[in-house]
Amino acid sequence: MCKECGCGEPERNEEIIPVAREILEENTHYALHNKEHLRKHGIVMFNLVGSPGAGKTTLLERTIPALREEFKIAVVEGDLETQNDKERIDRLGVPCYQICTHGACHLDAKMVHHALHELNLDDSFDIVFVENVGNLVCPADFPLGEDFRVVVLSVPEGDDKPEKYPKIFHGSDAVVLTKIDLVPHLDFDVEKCRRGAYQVNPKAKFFEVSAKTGDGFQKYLDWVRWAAKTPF
Ligand SMILES: Nc1nc2c(ncn2[C@@H]2O[C@H](COP(=O)(O)OP(=O)(O)OP(=O)(O)O)[C@@H](O)[C@H]2O)c(=O)[nH]1
Ligand SMILES: [Mg+2]
Repeated sequence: MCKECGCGEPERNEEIIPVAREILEENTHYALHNKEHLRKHGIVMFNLVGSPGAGKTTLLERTIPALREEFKIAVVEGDLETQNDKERIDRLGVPCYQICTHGACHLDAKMVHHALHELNLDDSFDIVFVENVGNLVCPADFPLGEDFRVVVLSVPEGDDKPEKYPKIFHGSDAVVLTKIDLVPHLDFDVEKCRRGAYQVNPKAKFFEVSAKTGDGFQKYLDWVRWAAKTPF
């Protein structure tokens, strides 16, 4: 019972926090299991996080054709509903499993565990790209067992996002600023955004790309190549 106003709601410490802790502990258990599973098969997993429409699938549509000769790639797509993103990835001819969360605002490690089994890792993949549900908040609390977390941020979202949503940037390995072709049309200060990202997380790489013009992709692809070959 809430002591502040006696409204009958449970106090945070009474019920809500233990339930949340249980959920996070279960996630940690599956994330570690996923990591072990991936290690055993020599696979590197990337978790792409970012707001709805930031350009995550478009980034994959650029990345996969550029790397498919060098690496055997599979994709896990996460959305609340629809197979739309899976259909886009299917057109590239790489295996893809779509998770529909039916309302949940993030993927969790158990969902990804199931997806990895559906993809059949014995098929000797080198890279699994996971596209998380579009959300700049909740995926930060649910590691999936990935080796690298990539925040995909787009110019129309505004240059202050690293400062306003630090948690997701804090645990990331790279920030990919997409839609830089739109900079001339919007009040977006690339340097301010880069500084904000650096202040939150000095270790994260910062890339600027445009899927429309292809600008900046080479540097990002070189980083993905490097990351995929990192020995663990
Ligand atoms: N101008 C411009 N548009 C882009 C760029 N990248 C993506 N888009 C457009 O942005 C829209 C959203 O792109 P998606 O790749 O579907 O975004 P997403 O992050 O996968 O979206 P959800 O999966 O729904 O969260 C599409 O209309 C893309 O064509 C870019 O670099 N420049
Ligand atoms: Mg998408």
